[in-house]
Amino acid sequence: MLIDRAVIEVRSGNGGNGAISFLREKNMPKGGPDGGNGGRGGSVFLIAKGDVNTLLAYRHSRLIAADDGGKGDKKMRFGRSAEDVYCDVPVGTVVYEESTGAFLADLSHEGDIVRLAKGGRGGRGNAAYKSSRLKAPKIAENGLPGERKRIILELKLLADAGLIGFPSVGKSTLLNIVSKANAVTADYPFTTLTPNLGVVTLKDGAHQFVLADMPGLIEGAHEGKGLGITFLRHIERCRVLVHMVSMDGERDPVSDYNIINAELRDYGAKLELRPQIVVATKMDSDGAEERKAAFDKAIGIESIGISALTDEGVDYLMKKTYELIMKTPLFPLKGVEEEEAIGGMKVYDAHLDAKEAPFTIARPSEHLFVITGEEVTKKYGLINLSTDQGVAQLIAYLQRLGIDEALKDKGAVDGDTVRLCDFEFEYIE
Ligand SMILES: Nc1nc2c(ncn2[C@@H]2O[C@H](COP(=O)(O)OP(=O)(O)OP(=O)(O)O)[C@@H](O)[C@H]2O)c(=O)[nH]1
Ligand SMILES: [Mg+2]
Repeated sequence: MLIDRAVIEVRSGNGGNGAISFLREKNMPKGGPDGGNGGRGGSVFLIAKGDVNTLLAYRHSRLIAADDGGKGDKKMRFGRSAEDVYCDVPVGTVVYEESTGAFLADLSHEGDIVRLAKGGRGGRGNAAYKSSRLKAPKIAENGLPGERKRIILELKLLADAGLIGFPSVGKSTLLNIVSKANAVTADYPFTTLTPNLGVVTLKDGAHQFVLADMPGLIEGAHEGKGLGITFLRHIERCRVLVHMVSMDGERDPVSDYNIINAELRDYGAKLELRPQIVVATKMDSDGAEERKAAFDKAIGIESIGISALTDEGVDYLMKKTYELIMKTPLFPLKGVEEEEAIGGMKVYDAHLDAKEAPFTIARPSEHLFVITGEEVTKKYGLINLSTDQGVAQLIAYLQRLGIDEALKDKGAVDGDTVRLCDFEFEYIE
């Protein structure tokens, strides 16, 4: 079975803490600060690889973690930086963050990379704080924490053309005769549960394209009927749709044709605008010619008649499909404008978009103010509060941010409690 979706948890490493230490040697009883910096935590990346075909590897290894950076030490010893972790995924993997559903990356070319979780920076040791003003700094930074996220990986097949239609119209049978695919075919509906891919080589031997058969669609598919929409997202990847309608007389071709088009429209990714080739299948059946004539007239399009039994029309259909692919541009994914790839490789950074205000203030009760915000909590994590200098450093930072003003605007009065993470202080006007 083709695994096409996986949820993983990624964790980048914490940065190592910086050290507070002073050189103490016999001949130098008052040596300077010599606490080294902490090392960087490892980051977690995904990279698209052409020789990986499924997301199977992620089905069971749900947690991907990079190591923490080492702690700084005395005598200026820096902590070791942890190695980054690179995970191989198939080309065509689309990456989302689970909690927000935010799109992170579309790894559609070999070598495309996305950083999912950034390793924490190592904290500075006290040696790094030495200055002419501060000869014996007793401050060091803690390393920044790593990140933890749950990530959805979805593999969208990359096909140039997709065969769509009601169950049993002959989609898989066609794929098998035009390519080396070995798709299962049978005379019952929903034989195909996940798409199959085949490479079609035209009769001239020089031109090729990738063709996918899709599971059968029925009325209400976009609401989950039949096999539902799980595979409609594969159709999003097809530049051209080959819409197959059976002329064997078991069902009404016109109504089937309209139902499928309505499903494409209701899916909401503008699939109805995708160029279509309409194909009348099973032309070897009794009465197929007459049905095709009536069908073409009703829909106002001349369909291409084929038979998998006699091979009628098959080469011609493949040629027409190829021609249409050649003049059709790639489509962006649902809700996502695909950026132009530069030099064939895209590098995403899940962090660049997250620019928000450094802090916000909530007032859960009359005399309590709570400060939150990614930037301010990050900075808080960096400061080593076990020393007075650390506390002074934090207060100076909050003042620089304008928290005093903001508290005043919110109506804080003398003696109110202000909380930031696990640190509380009194508001003084
Ligand atoms: N007479 C005739 N039968 C065909 C033709 N093409 C396919 N069939 C038969 O139709 C049945 C369904 O074919 P499939 O290729 O499995 O159909 P499908 O569209 O892939 O069906 P699902 O996977 O269920 O959506 C099989 O029994 C095929 O042998 C054809 O051109 N002529
Ligand atoms: Mg099939």
